[in-house]
Amino acid sequence: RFLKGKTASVIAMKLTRKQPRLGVDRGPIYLVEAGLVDQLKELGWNVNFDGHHQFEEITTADDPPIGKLKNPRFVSRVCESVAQVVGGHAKKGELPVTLGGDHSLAMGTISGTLDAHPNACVIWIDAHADINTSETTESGNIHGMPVSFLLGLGDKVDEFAWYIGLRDIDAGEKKILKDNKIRAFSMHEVDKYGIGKVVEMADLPIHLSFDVDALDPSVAPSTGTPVRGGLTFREGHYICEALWETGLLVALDLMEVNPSLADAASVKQTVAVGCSLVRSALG
Ligand code: NNH
Ligand code: MN
Ligand code: MN
Ligand code: MN
Repeated sequence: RFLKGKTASVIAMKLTRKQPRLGVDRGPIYLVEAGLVDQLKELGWNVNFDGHHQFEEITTADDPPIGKLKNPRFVSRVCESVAQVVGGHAKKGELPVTLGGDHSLAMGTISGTLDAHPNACVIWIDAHADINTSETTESGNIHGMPVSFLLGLGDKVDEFAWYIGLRDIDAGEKKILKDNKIRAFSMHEVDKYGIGKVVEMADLPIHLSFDVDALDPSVAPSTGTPVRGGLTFREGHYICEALWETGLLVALDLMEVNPSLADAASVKQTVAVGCSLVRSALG
């Protein structure tokens, strides 16, 4: 309803130096090499392949921490350009699919979506809340903070973000969620009500930001911070299918596929699941 026609733009990000565990930058390349673009064409999409975007690494010496934040200049520079790329596609009525990569990229993708669809809501599927602030963060990794940055550090934006699949929340994050009245469905709610009920939607354009670590590590092992007890293969797909069925999806991120963190079979499995989630979300 919010798109013009059926064109998806696939934006693959190649970044380095975002996390202590390198390699997450290569995830998108694997997803594309696994044939994702052709798979979407088979589903009837015109696919505009816009990537791999490559960013030159700023060396750690040029980018010392600001407070606890690691690689702050690099992340902010990359996100700014991601926002322009995603926003450009979204304004043409396309559905941007951003493959990552470090989840800090979502600051860029969601800013881009909001340029084109100012009333969009965000659904954040993740084992983690990613809502640490520069004060509450324990790790200093910006991938644990994009939601707080998007919210303007504790600004009250009701219903801006929902979470599904949470099971690893830091103490500071718990307070932020509570103070901002952000709806969060943990794995407890998924167990109790079933994933179907949890995916009831508001009638707004939806940006889905899917961190593969929301899935159980047995389903998606190749990711930087796996946490046991995650969504099953079917639950993950069901979320994507259900969001597709709303007809409201305007943008999708698939993040944190890291092919350097597991053996070849696990990588293949994770990449296959990633492609499959994107296919489900796009019909
Ligand atoms: N909460 C931790 C942090 O802020 C872990 C975040 N890791 C993620 N988030 N992969 O999705 O560093
Ligand atoms: Mn990350
Ligand atoms: Mn995340
Ligand atoms: Mn996560």
